[in-house]
Amino acid sequence: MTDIQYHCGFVAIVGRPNVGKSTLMNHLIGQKVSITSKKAQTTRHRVTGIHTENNAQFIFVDTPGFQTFHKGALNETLNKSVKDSLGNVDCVLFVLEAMRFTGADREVMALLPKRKPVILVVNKLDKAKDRDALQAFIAEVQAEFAFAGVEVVSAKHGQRLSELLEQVRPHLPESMPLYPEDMVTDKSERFLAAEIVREKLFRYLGEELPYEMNVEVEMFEMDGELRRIHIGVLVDKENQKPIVIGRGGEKLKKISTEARIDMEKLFDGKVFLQVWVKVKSGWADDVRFLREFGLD
Ligand SMILES: Nc1nc2c(ncn2[C@@H]2O[C@H](COP(=O)(O)OP(=O)(O)OP(=O)(O)O)[C@@H](O)[C@H]2O)c(=O)[nH]1
Ligand SMILES: [Mg+2]
Repeated sequence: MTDIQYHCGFVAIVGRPNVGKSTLMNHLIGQKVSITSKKAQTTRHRVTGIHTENNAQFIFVDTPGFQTFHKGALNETLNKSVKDSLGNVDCVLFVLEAMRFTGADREVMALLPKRKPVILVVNKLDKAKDRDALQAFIAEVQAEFAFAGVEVVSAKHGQRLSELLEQVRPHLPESMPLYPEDMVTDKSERFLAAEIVREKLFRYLGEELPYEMNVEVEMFEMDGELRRIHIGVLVDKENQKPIVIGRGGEKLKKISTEARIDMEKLFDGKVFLQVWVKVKSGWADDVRFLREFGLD
C-alpha cells in the first residue's frame, strides 16, 4: 500500500441540449474527443473522455442533451442513453447555462439520482456579468435539489475547471487507474473520424442540415504512418446532395479539409481523407457523383 490514495471513477455529464456538456468534457480532458456546435442535439452517442492526474483518474461520460420537446425514435434512443449513463457512474455533473433555468432543465433534474453525488455545474460564466444575480440564480436552483457541490465555470474559456475536478475527486472510489495515463478516450479512431466529419457538417450546413443524415466510415486503413480514411455522408433524398456539396463542391471541400486537420491533431499523424455524399438508397448515383467531382 502506498500513502497516497488514488481515486478513479466514472462521471456522467448531463443536461439539456446546448448547455455546453461536450465543450466541458473536452476542456476537462484537454483534447477534443466529443463534437460541439451551436445547435442543439449535436451529441448523438455517449462519448468517454479520460483525464489522468497523479492522484486520480476521471472517466467522463458525455451524454446527448436530454430532449423533452420532440418525441420520436431518435430522441427516445438519445434519452435512454442519458438514463443508462446515470445508472453506471460514481458521480454526476448536472450542467446548466448561467442565468437560464428552463422547463427542459427541470425535466433533466427530475432524472437525477438521489443516492449519488450530483454536482451542479453552472456554465458560461463569461456570459453572466452580474455577480449578485448569479448568486441568486444558484440559490434558486439549489433550493430544488440537494447537490453535493456547486461550481461556476466557463467550459469554453477553461475557467475554474481545476476547481471542478477537485470537487469531483473525493466522490470517486479509491481505486487504481483503469486506463493507461495517456489514453483520452475509449472510442476508436474510426468512430472519432466519423464524429469529426459530423461536427463539420453541423458547422457548415446551417439550418439546411438534413436532420436524419448519417455519416459512415467506408474505409480506415493504415498505410505506414498515414491513415487513409474514406467517409460517406448519407442523405435521404437526391435534392439534399447539393446542400452538402455546395456550389462547385466548395462546402464539401471545406468540411473535408477542416475534418482532416482535426483528425491529424487528435490522431497525431498524417491523414488522407475523402468525403463524399450519397443518397441512402442509390448506389448508381454515387458513382456518378464521384466522377462529377473527380474523386474516384
Ligand atoms: N459563451 C460560452 N459559450 C459556451 C461555453 N461552453 C460552451 N459554449 C458554447 O455552447 C454551445 C453548445 O456547446 P456544446 O458543448 O456542443 O453543448 P452540449 O451541451 O454538448 O450540446 P448537445 O450535445 O447538443 O446536447 C457551443 O456553441 C459552445 O461553444 C462557455 O463557457 N461560454
Ligand atoms: Mg454535446
